[in-house]
Amino acid sequence: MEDELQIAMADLDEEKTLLLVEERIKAGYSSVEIIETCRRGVEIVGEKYSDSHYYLSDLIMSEEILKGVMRVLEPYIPTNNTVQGPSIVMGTIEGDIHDLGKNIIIYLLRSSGYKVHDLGVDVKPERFIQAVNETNASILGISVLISFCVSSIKRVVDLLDEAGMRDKVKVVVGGYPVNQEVKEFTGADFYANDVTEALRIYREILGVEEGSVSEF
Ligand code: B12
Repeated sequence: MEDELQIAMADLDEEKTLLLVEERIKAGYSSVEIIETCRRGVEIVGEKYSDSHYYLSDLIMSEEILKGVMRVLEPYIPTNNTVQGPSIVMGTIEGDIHDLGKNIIIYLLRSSGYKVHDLGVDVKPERFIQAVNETNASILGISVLISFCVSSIKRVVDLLDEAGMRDKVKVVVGGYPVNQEVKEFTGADFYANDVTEALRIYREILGVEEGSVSEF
C-alpha cells in the first residue's frame, strides 16, 4: 500500500517529507518504521532514475532529504552509553560509494552501545580482513548497492577462508541488490535489505533479547 511519507520521499518533496516525519514521531511511530518507509520512497527514486524519469541530481537530492530525516530522528533514538558486546566491523565494498544505509545501521548499533569500526566506502577486500584481525571482530558487515561489486564480497569471504579466519567471524551482507542468491554466491552467513531485518540479524548473532537493540 502506498504511504503518504513514502510518496513525499519518492517525489523528492523535502518540506512535506520532514513535516510528515515530525507528525509520525508525535504519533508514536518508531524510528525504524519511519526509516523503512523513507527507504521504500528512496527505492522509487532509484526506479525513476533507472527509467530515466529522474537524473543523477535527483539521486543526490534524495540523499540530502534522507540525511535531513536522520537529523530529525536522531534526538528520538534511545542511546545506551554502556559499551557492550563484541567488536563489529562495517564498510561499503570496493567500487561502491553508497553509505546512507550503512551509516543508519552503524548509528543504530552505536546508539545501543555496540563498538562499530566503520571502514567507510570503497573498501578493498584485503582491508576488511586486516580490520577484522586488528579489532578481533566477530561480526563483519558489508554494504553493497552496485550490483557488479557483489563479486568483491565473495573475495572477502574467500580471503577470510584462506586466512583460516572464516569460523571466527559472521559475515552479514546488506543493501538494495542483496538477496538469498547473493548470500549463497558470496558465501556470507546472513543478508538484509531493510533496517528491520538488519537489526533482527544483529540481535540473533549477538544473542540480544527484545528491549535492547530492538528498542529503536
Ligand atoms: C541515494 C543514491 C545515490 C547517492 C548515494 C549517497 C550516499 N552517500 O550513499 C549518490 C547520488 C551519490 C549515488 C551515486 C550513484 N548511484 Co546511486 N542510488 C541512490 C539510491 C536512490 C538510494 C540509496 C539509499 O541511500 N537508500 C536508502 C538506504 C537507507 O537504503 P539502503 O542503502 O538499501 O540501506 C538499507 C538496507 O539495504 C540495509 N543495509 C544497507 N547496507 C547494509 C549493510 C549491512 C551489513 C546490513 C546488515 C544492512 C545494510 O539497511 C539499510 C537501512 O534500511 C539508490 C536506489 C536504491 N534502490 O537503493 C541508487 C542506486 C543504488 N544507485 C545507482 C547508481 C547506478 C549510481 C551511480 C553509478 C550513478 C552514476 N551514474 O554515477 C553512482 C554510484 C557511484 C559508485 N561508484 O558507487 C543504482 C545501482 C544499480 C545497480 N544495481 O547496480 C541504484 C539502484 C539506482 C537505480 N535503480 O539505478 N546514488
